[in-house]
Amino acid sequence: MTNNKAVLNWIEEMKVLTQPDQVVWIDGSDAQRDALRAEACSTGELVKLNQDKLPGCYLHRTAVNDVARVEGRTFICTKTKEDAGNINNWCDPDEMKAKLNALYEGSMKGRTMYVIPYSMGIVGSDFAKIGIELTDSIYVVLNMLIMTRAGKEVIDALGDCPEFVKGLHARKDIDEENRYIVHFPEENLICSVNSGYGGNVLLGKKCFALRIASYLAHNEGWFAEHMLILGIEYPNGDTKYIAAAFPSACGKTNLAMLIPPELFKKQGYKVWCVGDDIAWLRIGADGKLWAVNPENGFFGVAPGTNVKSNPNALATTMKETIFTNVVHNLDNDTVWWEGLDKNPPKNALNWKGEKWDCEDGSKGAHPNSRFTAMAANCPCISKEFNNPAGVPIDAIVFGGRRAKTAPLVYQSFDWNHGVYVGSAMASETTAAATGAVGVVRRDPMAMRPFVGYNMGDYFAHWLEMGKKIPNAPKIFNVNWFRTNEEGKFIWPGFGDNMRVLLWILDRCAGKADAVETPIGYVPKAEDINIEGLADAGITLDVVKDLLSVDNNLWLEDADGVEEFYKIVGDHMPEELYNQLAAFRNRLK
Ligand code: OXD
Ligand code: MN
Repeated sequence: MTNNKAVLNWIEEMKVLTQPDQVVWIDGSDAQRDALRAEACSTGELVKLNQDKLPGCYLHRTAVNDVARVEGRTFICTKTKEDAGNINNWCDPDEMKAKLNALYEGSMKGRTMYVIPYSMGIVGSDFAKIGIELTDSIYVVLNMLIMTRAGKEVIDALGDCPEFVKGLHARKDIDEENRYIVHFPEENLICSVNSGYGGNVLLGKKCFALRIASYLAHNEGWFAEHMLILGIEYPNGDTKYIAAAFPSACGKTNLAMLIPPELFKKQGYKVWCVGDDIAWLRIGADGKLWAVNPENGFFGVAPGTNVKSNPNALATTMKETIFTNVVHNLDNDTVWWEGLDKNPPKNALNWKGEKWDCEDGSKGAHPNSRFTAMAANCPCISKEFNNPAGVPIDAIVFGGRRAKTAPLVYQSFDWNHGVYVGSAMASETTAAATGAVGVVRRDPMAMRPFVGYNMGDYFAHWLEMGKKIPNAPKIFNVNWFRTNEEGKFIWPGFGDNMRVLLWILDRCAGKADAVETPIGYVPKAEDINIEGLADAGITLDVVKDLLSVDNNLWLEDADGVEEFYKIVGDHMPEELYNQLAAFRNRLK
């Protein structure tokens, strides 16, 4: 498929190492994809679902010990430990390669090595970067064909260029003790072994588009972020774009595909999804920050997805989708998961493939079960999704799950303060049953597991970029998860989050007022439109409560931020320590 020497030499080397029986290039054709689907069904790797109800849809089960990303076994192997920083696992690159080579050696004997040329971003566009993944898993190939733009046009676009991101994945024995997800950012290289779970093996996603890309972005002057991108279309036809970072399991896919409340729909408001997980952002000729979603599909969490929480995601999964670790309804060959509806199938297999009795109290689907679905099948996909220039970002929104501390929304005073707000991000695990306050995990910019270099340098990069963006987005923080005394969420969330996003965009347009507090600018309660929310218990007083700032809680939180900064260590920019000190002063 190519004469590219760098590509061919590397594949040859990996062939000698892993010793596959054959090598098959993925060309991106429907015929090849269909043949691979059929082969995977014949071996049980995939189960064909009801093609009338779910055309092009398949089910896959991972090994029971292989159901999530493994942060403890994820490494950034830069030449020096300092360059990887204290937040990442590090190992000397030569030492790690020796370990990996021993695992890879002969690992594809009796198997096929698939060569997947793929592009993160529109093939050939300024934003896009090319990767090649070698894998011995058809599941990986079929997922990559959904999640990325892959095939012959990508290898053609690469031409003779030696610059591409190498990714080697071998399923091996799915042995947890020898599972490794390793990045060599200085060599554009990713190695994954002993896993078959998406986040560990779809190397274009977290490994390339966040870890390797954040390293490249630092060197090249752009951002690779764990952010959704959405557009809000106003009744006059204008569309404004927001990029938002939330830790995993805070509802990013739901927000990205939000359905406006009836009141706004009637007025002509619409919400368009550009991306649900990753944004690459560059400074445009107009001095604004422009964003693309480098992916081509969604790898969404299934449980909790339903007609109310996210009808758009649900509709997206109705065709050409791979479901992983959900319930298999044997009566009609469809799928089910907790939170889909109140009718769990009676004749079904659970995510492990065992006969499942929905009344025995066990979970049918794994809590991290997934759908891999094409962005093109999403009813609210933005018409700019395939625009190589991306979309201009007016607001960056950070958020997390905070039972008490953070108000519904606030705006940072300026860019550097916004970087502080992002660096101080945290999310809580709730312990509703006992009413105990959750455990706080610091997750700056929602990038804790995904920064491919020293976290201190990452913060410095954010500060530096601020000086270079003439028309920088405004930076906000939201919290949909404040709870009352009974531990119940106060804000209705989901589509009603649009009310908060509209205040954010009004602020960006200079149309809304705000109250200055020690943490930043907080809305005047009457500026959050709550028309139609009386039934949900939302009154002006409740909004006032949702917007209240408790200085003591924030002072405690500041201690947590300082602790985290100390762990980040020497590379922590002084400016953020200054921001922290100024914050404490404002609170006292
Ligand atoms: C995540 C994901 O874990 O998107 O953040 O899968
Ligand atoms: Mn994510």
